[in-house]
Amino acid sequence: MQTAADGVTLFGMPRLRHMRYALSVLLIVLGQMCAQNAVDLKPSPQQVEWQDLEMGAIIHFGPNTFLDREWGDGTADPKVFNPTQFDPEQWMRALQSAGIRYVIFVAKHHDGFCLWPTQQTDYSVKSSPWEHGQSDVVRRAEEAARKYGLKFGVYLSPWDRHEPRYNNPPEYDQYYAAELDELAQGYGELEEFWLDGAGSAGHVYNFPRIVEELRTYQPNTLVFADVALFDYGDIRWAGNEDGVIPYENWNVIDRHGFLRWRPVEADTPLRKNHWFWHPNDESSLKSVPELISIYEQSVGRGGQLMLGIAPDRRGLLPEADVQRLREFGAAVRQRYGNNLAMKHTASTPEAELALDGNPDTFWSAPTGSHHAVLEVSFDRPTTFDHTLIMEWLNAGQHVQKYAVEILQGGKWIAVAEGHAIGHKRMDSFAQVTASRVRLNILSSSAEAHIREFQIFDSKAAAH
Ligand code: FUL
Repeated sequence: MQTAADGVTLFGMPRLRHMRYALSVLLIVLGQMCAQNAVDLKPSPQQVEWQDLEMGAIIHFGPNTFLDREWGDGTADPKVFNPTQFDPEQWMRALQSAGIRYVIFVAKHHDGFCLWPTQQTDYSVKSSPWEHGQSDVVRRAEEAARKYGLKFGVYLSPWDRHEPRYNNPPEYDQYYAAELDELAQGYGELEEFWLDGAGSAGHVYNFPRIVEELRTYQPNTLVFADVALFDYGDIRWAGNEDGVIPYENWNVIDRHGFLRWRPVEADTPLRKNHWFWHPNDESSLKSVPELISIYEQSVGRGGQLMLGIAPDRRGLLPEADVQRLREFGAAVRQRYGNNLAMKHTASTPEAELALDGNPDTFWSAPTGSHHAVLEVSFDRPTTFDHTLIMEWLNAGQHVQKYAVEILQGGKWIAVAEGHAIGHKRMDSFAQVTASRVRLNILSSSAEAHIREFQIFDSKAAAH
């Protein structure tokens, strides 16, 4: 119905309706101009750098360690926290031996106990007998990590079962932001900030404000977020605590119609089901074959693996865990240490860039191409059973279908096939012998960029 306000008509439409029509056309045009397309999105420089780290560790240590608990209820007496041989350098050496490159230290778990002497509560190491309440676990862990060349980050549990202000969301937000401020300003550059929402169900937090607070002091920190807090995340959770990333793994993920580069991190404890240390639990240590399988299903699927480690009541990583980490690192180096592609006969200078064992150089398919081939020739038949491919992602994740093929009886035969490559792709297959092998990029959204195409033989490596 036309009203008085609609006034004069234009093209037969009342003026107000005309204006509404113009507005909606404008919105559609703007929408199309801003329309996002998964294949056009690129990572931030911080994400590129982080994806290269590949393996991290999350460290759980606190009153739970002394009380044989996984989830403290916030009533533990701070006096229970009293490690007798505290030595975070021992933890970091063990992590380094496994090839781990960054650590997330749990500065506060759900029990609310702060592992640094915060100004915001007395429920912290300040009230513990450890070093007469004068020391700081977060600081000591941070210094030890940096000494061994590991990047450092923290987990500050939003869920807090001790703090009375938790029941008053605005007051608790203030408290949480103040704790975060201390961590963001006092412990050097934070590589990653863990934002896990476990136990918080139904609680409302002002996360936009909290993340802004973090960004003010740590512009380069990447925020990890699980499904519930996904909107704030630069890094996404794999959706399980098994250390397994489902294949295919694409870096660009949609959330509420908003596409973003969100690389994935898969967390899993070194001891099955336990993030904190528990007595008589050595038998739950994951075996080397289990760890290798996890590694190949996380790093080998283009994501990050984050192993949970837990110091014991002495403040040391148990010897069995130290040894398992060392064995795991050795097994990875054995399985991926002898790259047969390095023994190829001369190829083109461009192809060399993917066959040189150096992930800082990369081969580019011809500009504008949507398929291409990267060939490796050996001067004698070569036996192998797994390959490793790395895509250069700075310009986006382009490869959408590929095959690893060998030349047999004049025909190219696929030994492995897939869609996503991403940061790293590991493929295993029955042992084959060939003099010519190729990475066949069957389809890519733009020209493919390959940092490495590596070839291995597990049987030879085992001898
Ligand atoms: C979970 C927590 O509830 C566990 O206790 C542990 O901290 C794990 C890494 O994240 O969500």
